[in-house]
Amino acid sequence: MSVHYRACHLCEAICGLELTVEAGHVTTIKGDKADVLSRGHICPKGVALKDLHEDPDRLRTPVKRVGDRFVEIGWGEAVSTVATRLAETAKAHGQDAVALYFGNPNVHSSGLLTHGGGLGRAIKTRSVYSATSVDQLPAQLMALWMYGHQNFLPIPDIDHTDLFMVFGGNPMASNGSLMTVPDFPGRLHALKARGGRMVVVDPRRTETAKVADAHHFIRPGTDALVLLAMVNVLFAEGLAKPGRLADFTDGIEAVRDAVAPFTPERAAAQSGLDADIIRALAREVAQAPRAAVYGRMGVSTQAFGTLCQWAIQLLNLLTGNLDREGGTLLAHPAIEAGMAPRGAGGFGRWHSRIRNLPEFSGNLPVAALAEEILTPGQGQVRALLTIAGNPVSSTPNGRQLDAALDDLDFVACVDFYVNETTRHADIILPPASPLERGHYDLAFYNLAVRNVARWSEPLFDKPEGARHDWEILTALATEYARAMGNEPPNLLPSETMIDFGLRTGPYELDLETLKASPHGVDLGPLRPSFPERLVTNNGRITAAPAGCLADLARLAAAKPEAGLVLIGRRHVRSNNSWMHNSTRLVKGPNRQRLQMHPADMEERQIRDGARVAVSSRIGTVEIEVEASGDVMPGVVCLPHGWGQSTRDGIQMSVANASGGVSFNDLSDENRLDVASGNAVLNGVPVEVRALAV
Ligand SMILES: Nc1nc2c(c(=O)[nH]1)N[C@H]1C(S)=C(S)[C@@H](COP(=O)(O)OP(=O)(O)OC[C@H]3O[C@@H](n4cnc5c(=O)[nH]c(N)nc54)[C@H](O)[C@@H]3O)O[C@H]1N2
Ligand SMILES: Nc1nc2c(c(=O)[nH]1)N[C@H]1C(S)=C(S)[C@@H](COP(=O)(O)OP(=O)(O)OC[C@H]3O[C@@H](n4cnc5c(=O)[nH]c(N)nc54)[C@H](O)[C@@H]3O)O[C@H]1N2
Ligand code: SF4
Ligand SMILES: [Mo]
Repeated sequence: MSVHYRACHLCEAICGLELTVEAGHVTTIKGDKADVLSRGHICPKGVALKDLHEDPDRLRTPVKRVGDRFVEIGWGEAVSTVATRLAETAKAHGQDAVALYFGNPNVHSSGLLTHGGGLGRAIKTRSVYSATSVDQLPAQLMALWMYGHQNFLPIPDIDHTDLFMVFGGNPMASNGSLMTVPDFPGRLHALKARGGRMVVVDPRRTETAKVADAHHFIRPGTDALVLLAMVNVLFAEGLAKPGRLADFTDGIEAVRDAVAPFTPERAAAQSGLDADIIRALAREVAQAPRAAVYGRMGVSTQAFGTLCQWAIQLLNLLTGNLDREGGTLLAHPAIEAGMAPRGAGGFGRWHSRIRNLPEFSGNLPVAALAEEILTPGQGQVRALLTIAGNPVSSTPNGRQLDAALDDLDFVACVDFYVNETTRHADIILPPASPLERGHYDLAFYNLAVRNVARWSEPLFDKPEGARHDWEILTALATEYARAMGNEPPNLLPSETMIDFGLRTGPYELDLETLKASPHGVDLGPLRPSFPERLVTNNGRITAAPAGCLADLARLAAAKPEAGLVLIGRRHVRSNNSWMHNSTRLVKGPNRQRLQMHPADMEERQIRDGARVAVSSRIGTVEIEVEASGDVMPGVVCLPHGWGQSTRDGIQMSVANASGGVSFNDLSDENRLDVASGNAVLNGVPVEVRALAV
């Protein structure tokens, strides 16, 4: 028997795990009590890493489509076919005819992070899409606009704050996001034990709301009005006191003028929150000794996501909580790759062909992918390479994308499952198991509530012939460049790049040191770094970015949705659209149900447990309803990442049916946070009616 320590890569909490191996098999998985960041925390998904590794449905060999079957082929044929077909497309129709889609697990794999850029540089297309535009785009845009860098996301200092105020996040289920906070329950307990409070604003009484000191319902999509009204209150009541931040912040007067029309009374009318409560929330932030206002998916993937993220930054800034202990601060990771000035990012440097939507950091909004495939003309997308993603399931109007993929000349996917998207592939290139690779959390140390560094050794050797993600990307980049007659890129092994990053980083660490510290190296609590670290043009904070000011007219003119609106729901036993082959995760009561308030059900004569039809502009799905007083009246709630789309054909290797439906068969690709191009996945107008039995 041997004992191993490694970071779980399934969510942003990056828990340190202790795994025992006997005769080549994982026998136990527990939280590593000695881990410097997670201190023994684990959730059910961490244990399911064993299921992922052993899953017979996980592809281990490249496959190619023959009719409606996939047949195994060798790596040589697989890579050269993909490279040649993509290059043929680029030669015949132009470079932008080849599209790339990077899914969420890219940020959970150091090999994909070290090599994704190299692949992108080899393929040189502007048709790049990713999960960013169905997720955290507004938060990163605000980091770019206010602090000069897309990755300068101030992290709530939960271990030292007195007030943690959460808008549209559910860390008790998600284990935290844009905030790497393993053992959220333990840290919350400590916060309360030192007299601190957590306040949650959410249309559902979530798992997090249930352990909060206060929870307020809010009508989905109206947070920008509430948050800007809170900023308004700070000025109106003389509570705007940025302290030292004022010395290096521009535009505070402009903010005051801009928020003047957004009063608590105006916000109350649409949000369902009393004006007095809005005032009280603002005062609480201003008066707490130290406070951190935080907003996540719920206030990102909505019609005014950019304004929400702006107002959240302003609340922390204007109360002096930005860049101070117990407030919100930038992390100091050991590898600053993601924070180096050259990675600052950009916005609107080019636009999508059909809807003229802005690029962010080299990516176009994924809500535009289907139309870019379906609309003929110069620049039309003709081939697609996806890397660790499932856009049919995870992006708005998945049905349209599902159909559009059939229109392409060629589809290739780097993935180890046949899912709603990869089943369209001509070729699937599966990486080795995550337990067979080394790992360093290049992304999440940028977001962690404490500075740490940790290297995970592979638990197993990869089988003969298997390839890691970074090896697949290297081979594709090399062969594609050759096929185009270009110089192949010189890409070093992933581990070498990480070692180099550590050596040249601020702590001058190296891989060997980390290998000798399997529980991680502690690099201390979050600490202030402004103004030194600001990389805006003038080295000062931009409190009133032009893009935010310009979007206020849209907010002022917005008409509230009158009827039912649909929001999402994450569960601790599910992971976006995958991990559904793990019986230990999916077992238990059916969670694929539409939650609805009893008053809304009565009005429509719907019985608890009945089957209902849920309709939006995009389509209709049928699902069982569950009466719940946890959702506010006027709101219905459905998990995302489930359900096969309507198409027949190739059998998937991920059991996604389970009676569920796909949320994104309802979400609308035309509903965007126009300021950023981010998709609206929360607050989708729907109708619900009982189905005759
Ligand atoms: N309605 C609605 N839609 C949503 C959301 C929502 O809340 N509501 N959430 C959005 C969010 S936050 C996100 S991040 C996106 C996610 O959207 P996507 O990233 O498009 O989808 P995932 O479900 O994460 O798909 C991950 C795929 O990567 C594969 N994979 C896993 N690990 C690896 C690996 O190491 N290497 C490779 N090559 N492949 C791997 C899996 O097999 C799976 O097929 O969905 C978004 N869509
Ligand atoms: N178990 C599990 N963990 C996960 C994932 C998973 O699929 N499963 N996915 C991971 C990923 S990719 C991400 S990005 C993170 C997301 O992490 P979180 O953002 O913490 O997770 P969500 O559950 O999407 O939380 C969004 C919350 O916003 C609320 N909400 C919806 N609409 C509105 C609104 O208009 N206003 C307000 N104020 N609230 C609203 C919802 O009710 C929900 O409680 O989770 C990560 N962790
Ligand atoms: S919370 Fe669960 S899924 Fe997330 S890193 Fe920890 S063990 Fe893994
Ligand atoms: Mo996400």
